[in-house]
Amino acid sequence: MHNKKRVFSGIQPTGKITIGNYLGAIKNWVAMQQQYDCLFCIVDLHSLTSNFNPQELQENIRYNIALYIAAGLNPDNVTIFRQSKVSEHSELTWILSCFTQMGWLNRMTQFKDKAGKNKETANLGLYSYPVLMAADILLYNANIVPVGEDQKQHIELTRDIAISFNKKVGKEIFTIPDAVIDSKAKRIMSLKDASKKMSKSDPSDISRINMSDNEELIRKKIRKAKTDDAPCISYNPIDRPEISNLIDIYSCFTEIDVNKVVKNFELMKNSEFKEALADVIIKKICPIHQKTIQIMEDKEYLEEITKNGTMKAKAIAEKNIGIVKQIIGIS
Ligand code: AQP
Repeated sequence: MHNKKRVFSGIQPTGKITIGNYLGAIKNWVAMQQQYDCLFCIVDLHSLTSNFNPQELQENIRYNIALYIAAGLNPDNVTIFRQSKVSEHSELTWILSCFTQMGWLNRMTQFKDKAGKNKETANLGLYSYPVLMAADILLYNANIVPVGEDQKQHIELTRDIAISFNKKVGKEIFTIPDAVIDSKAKRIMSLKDASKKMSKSDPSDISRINMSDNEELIRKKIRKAKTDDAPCISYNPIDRPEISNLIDIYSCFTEIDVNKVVKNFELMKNSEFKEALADVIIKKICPIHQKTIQIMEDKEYLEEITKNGTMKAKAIAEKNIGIVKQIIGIS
């Protein structure tokens, strides 16, 4: 057993990481790395459920690993690795899928959102995505899973699968994980449509700020971000979702409470607030992007980080899948 509580989380390399992913996930990971035994994964198997582009995928994987480090994760403290390099993730997925009720999967809102009207033509991987996610977490007996609110339902499903498995085999094989959701950055919304979350795979690039965007592009996107016609700045996510989303982003980057942000800007025009917002985003993310590029240039260093990470993850995964196989009679 490990002494420190274990944390597992990951991001799909479906595109360049957005400020939604950064504020909803990576920023919290950085804050957790001392206190917990952390595993942070590039979930490349998950990304096969959407848009197939091998060359882009390779590039995103490298960029995202480098960004984890540039954003402040210390590879000496945390395990950084690629999901596809630890084959036990796929193996456990199959086993867990035999312990997962179809009705549970039918309730998953992410599948409904992503498949939309194309449920019949959507791939099976997209449907069973949450089982792979459960395998990611349960394989390491993680206690804590830091995620944005969009993933909460998947963590609840992971708990259901673990509880049901443990009950069936009559032994506490899997640790029941808890989701940890940052209350402020739980859901950063699209800059074009505040009813949709900001997503790295949204077809519209101006709906999001990518961590790789340059200063000029960030200013342009923030200036173009949709807002209402009200002449003042106020926070009301129900009646004024667009400006409230921008206030949330400002608050997350500066750590200034939302009410204080409103007080500081209430007499200003939207355009003035937007300039100030662009400034704080640029100040935070442009240095991270520059560092990411530097790290990417050092191919040997990147390879060494992922090799070490894979080794550490694989050691835990092999041991735990062995226990699972034994209890279900296929060892
Ligand atoms: N808009 C968001 N606000 C807060 N947190 C977010 N996360 C994603 N979008 C937001 C959190 O980022 C982590 C990684 O997500 P993922 O890549 O595994 O999948 P996702 O949740 O589906 O993220 P995207 O950006 O929307 O990816 P695509 O476009 O490929 O589907 C998770 O912790 C997530 O909660």
